[in-house]
Amino acid sequence: MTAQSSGQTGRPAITDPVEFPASFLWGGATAANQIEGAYAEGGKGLSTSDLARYRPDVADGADNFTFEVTGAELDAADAGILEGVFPKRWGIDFYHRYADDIALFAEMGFTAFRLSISWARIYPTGLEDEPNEEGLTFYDRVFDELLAHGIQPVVTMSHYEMPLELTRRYNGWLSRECIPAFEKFARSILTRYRDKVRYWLTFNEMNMNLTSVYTGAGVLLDRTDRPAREVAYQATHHQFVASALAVAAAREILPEDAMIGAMINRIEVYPATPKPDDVLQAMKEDQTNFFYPDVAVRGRYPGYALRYFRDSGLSIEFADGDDEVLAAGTVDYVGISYYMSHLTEDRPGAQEQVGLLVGALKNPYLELTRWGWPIDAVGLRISLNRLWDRYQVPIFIVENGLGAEEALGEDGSVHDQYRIEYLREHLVQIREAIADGVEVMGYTSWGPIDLVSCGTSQMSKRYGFVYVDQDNYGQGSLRRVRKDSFAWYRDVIASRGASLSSG
Ligand code: BGP
Repeated sequence: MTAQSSGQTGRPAITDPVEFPASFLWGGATAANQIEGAYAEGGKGLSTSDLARYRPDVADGADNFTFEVTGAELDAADAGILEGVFPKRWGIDFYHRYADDIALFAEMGFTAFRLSISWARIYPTGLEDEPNEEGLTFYDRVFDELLAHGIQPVVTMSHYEMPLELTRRYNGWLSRECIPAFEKFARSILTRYRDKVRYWLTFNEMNMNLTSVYTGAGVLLDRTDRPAREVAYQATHHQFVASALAVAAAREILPEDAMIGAMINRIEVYPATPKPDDVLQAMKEDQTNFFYPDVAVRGRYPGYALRYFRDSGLSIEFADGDDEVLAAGTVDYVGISYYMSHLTEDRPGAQEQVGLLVGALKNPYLELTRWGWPIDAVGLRISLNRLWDRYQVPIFIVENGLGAEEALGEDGSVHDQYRIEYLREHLVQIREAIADGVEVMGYTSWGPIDLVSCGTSQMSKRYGFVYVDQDNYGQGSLRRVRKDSFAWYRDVIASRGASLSSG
């Protein structure tokens, strides 16, 4: 298994920014806990995401992350008295409707579909010796359906969920106990799907632990005495080791041409002014984001991270042998989600705010989405160039998209011209980056079909080319309806991007 040829032995090919390469993968991206539903079917155990609540009191503001869970809530759930609305338990019923949904993706011409495997479907508590055959069979069917339509599955091993038992028993990734449990899970799915899945990612957005350590690592912050930052980095360290072990397992198990990557939520950082201290602060925040691919691609901790831990009094425990594991498990490519850029300045406490999705400073040149996320397509071109310059491994944009409130119009459709504009601008910048010489493997837009929001558990934050008739409380017919962007994306894929220039 090797990284794609980067043309490094000769002069790179200079392409005109007109078409995307023939090998470019086109599609959409999802996560098990946001689409599958069937949370208690097929032998699945409870996942951490099954406790994520939709809270109308906070979800409608900008940048509200309602997916933190406390130890008291877990106790209430165990006692069967936790009240609330839990949309990730029903998703959009992909578990039963996957064949119809995949047919819609095929109609748009997808060549790739990113999805994740629910760990608790395969190991209900994470602690069993043998995987749950019913769970394995479900994903066999999904992959077979995709392959029958010529769509390559792109599989995330862990996307914001894990068996709840690992939280209950070990407080999630704060404990090293999760490392062997994950390796066992990774080996099971790599072995089972070795002939069906060519593209793999270990963890979704490893930098999420700074924003919500329950979401990213199943940790209950009120069940530890350690400071929140230290908890986030300790959990991340364990995930780094687990990710590297999964990469080593992939090298052993998968065919030569398979690829396995690590993923971050890339947020391009700009200094608010040319003042050198602001530029330095932007550099530090950038390092906080590059930290994850620095470890995953280079196989060792960067000096700036160790210095930050020391200066901030964070004590991160390493075990003997961790350095060797990291060095041996470097990835083939970097996956990114890209939604926004961020503006920063030198001020007390600025570093501690890293990880918040939306910063305090507003960039006057950018518009915001309904949820306050700055829209910055040029920032994506900058990000791609910078990642390529730094790592010289292929980059896969595995998430990008626009969340919007939408309803079926009187003519029974959704006219989402704003989404078309958003996606067009981002794809044009990707094409520019390719023309700059960046090796981009593909693009899977977030939520090709409306799904439950990760951050707010809303159904009403819609990203899809396909509308799903369901509200925040799980009411609706679940009927699927093509939006205007459906035909637009189909034309973009069919023309390999040429239609982007023609309106
Ligand atoms: C990414 C996550 C996805 C996703 C997306 C949009 O960070 O990987 O799971 O949902 O963001 O976020 P949201 O659903 O909160 O709008």
